[in-house]
Amino acid sequence: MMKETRPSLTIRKAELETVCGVTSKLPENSLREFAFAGKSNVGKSSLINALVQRKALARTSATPGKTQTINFYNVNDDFYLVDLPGYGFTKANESVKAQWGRMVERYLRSSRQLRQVFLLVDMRHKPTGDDCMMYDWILHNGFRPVVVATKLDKLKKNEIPKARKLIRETLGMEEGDVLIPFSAETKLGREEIYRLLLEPGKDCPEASRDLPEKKGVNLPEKKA
Ligand SMILES: Nc1nc2c(ncn2[C@@H]2O[C@H](COP(=O)(O)OP(=O)(O)O)[C@@H](O)[C@H]2O)c(=O)[nH]1
Ligand SMILES: [Mg+2]
Repeated sequence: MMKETRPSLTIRKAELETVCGVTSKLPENSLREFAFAGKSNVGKSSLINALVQRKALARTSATPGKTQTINFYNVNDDFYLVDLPGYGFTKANESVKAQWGRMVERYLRSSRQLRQVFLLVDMRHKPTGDDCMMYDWILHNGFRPVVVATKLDKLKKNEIPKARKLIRETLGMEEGDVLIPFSAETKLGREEIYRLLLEPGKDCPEASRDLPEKKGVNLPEKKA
């Protein structure tokens, strides 16, 4: 196993600042926001913990969570990591799906500070239909998703190129789109994510966003 490298970002502060439920008003933050999307259990909380260098700031669990909230983690009073509610609705009923859709939709459309959306997919498997839907949905909202392939440590070295290719092809990623293999165990991939969080271009509002193109958005429950 690869050795953990010393992180280049010093965390002076990492706090869960805002938790938004379905009916909550979204915060009008002045700091930049980076959102993380993915199906339940893909490793979203583990990734956020790795980024803030805490064991359990974001709660991790072996069973997919039922609470649908958007959580804003303030990091160094410099930016927010935004934990979007997980999807993967094999057991969820239609009203839960619809509620999830409205909530995520509202956030993606209305946040003025959102700079980048990271989509997490499990590196061991072909992206699911829900993953593809989420990828397209992020695109429709004017962002180019950065894909983080989680649980890298579970793959053998020789399986990695094939897994990368399968993810890129299944999601329909383009040449210049970024795919970052990541492991919460070894922290491999973390530095590459830090670089994106600290990119100079990400300081300027709307920099990464293609806002004029407000086309109709397909809610996931309609698309499936
Ligand atoms: N081996 C390994 N396990 C992981 C990794 N990331 C998450 N997990 C495990 O996958 C499960 C779900 O992780 P969690 O972060 O709670 O997923 P979330 O539902 O997307 O927030 C937990 O048991 C984690 O320990 C990883 O990179 N490697
Ligand atoms: Mg979680």
